[in-house]
Amino acid sequence: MRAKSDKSVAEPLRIDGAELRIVTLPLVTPFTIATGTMVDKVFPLLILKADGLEGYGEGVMDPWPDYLDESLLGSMAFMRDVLLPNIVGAKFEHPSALEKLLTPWRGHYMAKAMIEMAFWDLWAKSLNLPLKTVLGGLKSTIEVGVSLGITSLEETVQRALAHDELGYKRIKLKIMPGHDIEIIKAVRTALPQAHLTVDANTSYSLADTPIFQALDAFELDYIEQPLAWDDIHDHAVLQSRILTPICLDESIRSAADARKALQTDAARVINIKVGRVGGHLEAKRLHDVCGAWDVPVWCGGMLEAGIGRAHNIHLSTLANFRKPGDTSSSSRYFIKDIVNEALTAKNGLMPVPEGAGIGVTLDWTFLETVTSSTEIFKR
Ligand code: OSB
Ligand code: MG
Repeated sequence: MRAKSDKSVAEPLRIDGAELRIVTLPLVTPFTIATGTMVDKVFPLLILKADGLEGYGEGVMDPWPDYLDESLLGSMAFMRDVLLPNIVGAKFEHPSALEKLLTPWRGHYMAKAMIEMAFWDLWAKSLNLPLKTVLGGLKSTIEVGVSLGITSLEETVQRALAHDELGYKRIKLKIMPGHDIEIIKAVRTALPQAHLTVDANTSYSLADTPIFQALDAFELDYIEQPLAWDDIHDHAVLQSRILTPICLDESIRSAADARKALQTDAARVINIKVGRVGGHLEAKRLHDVCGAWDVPVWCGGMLEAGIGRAHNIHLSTLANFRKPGDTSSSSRYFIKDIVNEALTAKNGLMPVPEGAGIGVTLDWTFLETVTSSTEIFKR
């Protein structure tokens, strides 16, 4: 990377080119949640180029729209035909200038986020500052927990114990109908003091209220996204019937959604994922709205590889990220990651990568072997 130039602060960045790849990494173990099982992590990687610098963004859309209503297929077309042709060749003063170009389009949060994240990285590098600094974060390590996929009761207990032993600050268990109370009871018995949470990934309805009332006995920190992905109202009804705080993930797509959820007491904790809300700027607004209500947030994950993971870590340095996030060690998911730097948590603390921008670099040789397509944009 070049040294800080005196013109970088004064002149807007012109995007000279972009590279859009599709990357596939095998997972160390299959990851099962209420909506299905993931064996490989397939994701788009975006490289934006300006002034001899490169900015990196990683998309979190799954091949099929099973987490939210966005898929890899649909977003690739939207990025290739609509977003990138308007961005490559254009100049942007600040990430908010880029955002102006993205907001007119409905939806496509993950596609917008990937581009916006790559620009933040590029822009921070042009100022020779870490991403956390331009976002306004101060921490040099962040607290992290783990998210444990659905397996047998015995294996879940054993994995929960092993991660508690490693010092992770919170254990999150994935649940779904038929795989809930018994598992939670077993893990709570094995770990009476641990911070435990559950994530239902939208798999229940209000008819299941008695199950959630029964969960009040296990002193969970919160119950993540029990009801429908596009619902806020029913979560308010459920929250009025139980003591354990509800945490929303899927149903919060913006700071405005968060305000509605907080005003109606539909959530008492919020999970922020940059991809789900369309970028770092909206993630910051959401973070601030929750802060104003004295409601803690934490940074969720989507089994990201190193680029997405680094973005999550920098974002998590903001002050109201007051609960452990999901950005655990990369080696839990991948034998080999696409970045050169190891992103490893020790005693539940993940260090923030140092250096300009996101602070991690691509292992180009390895990346080449796991890339299935590359599209080049120039102007
Ligand atoms: O709901 O938080 C979720 C993974 C894929 C899709 C949805 C979710 C998750 C996780 C994994 O919980 C978190 C991680 O990246 O470790
Ligand atoms: Mg979740």
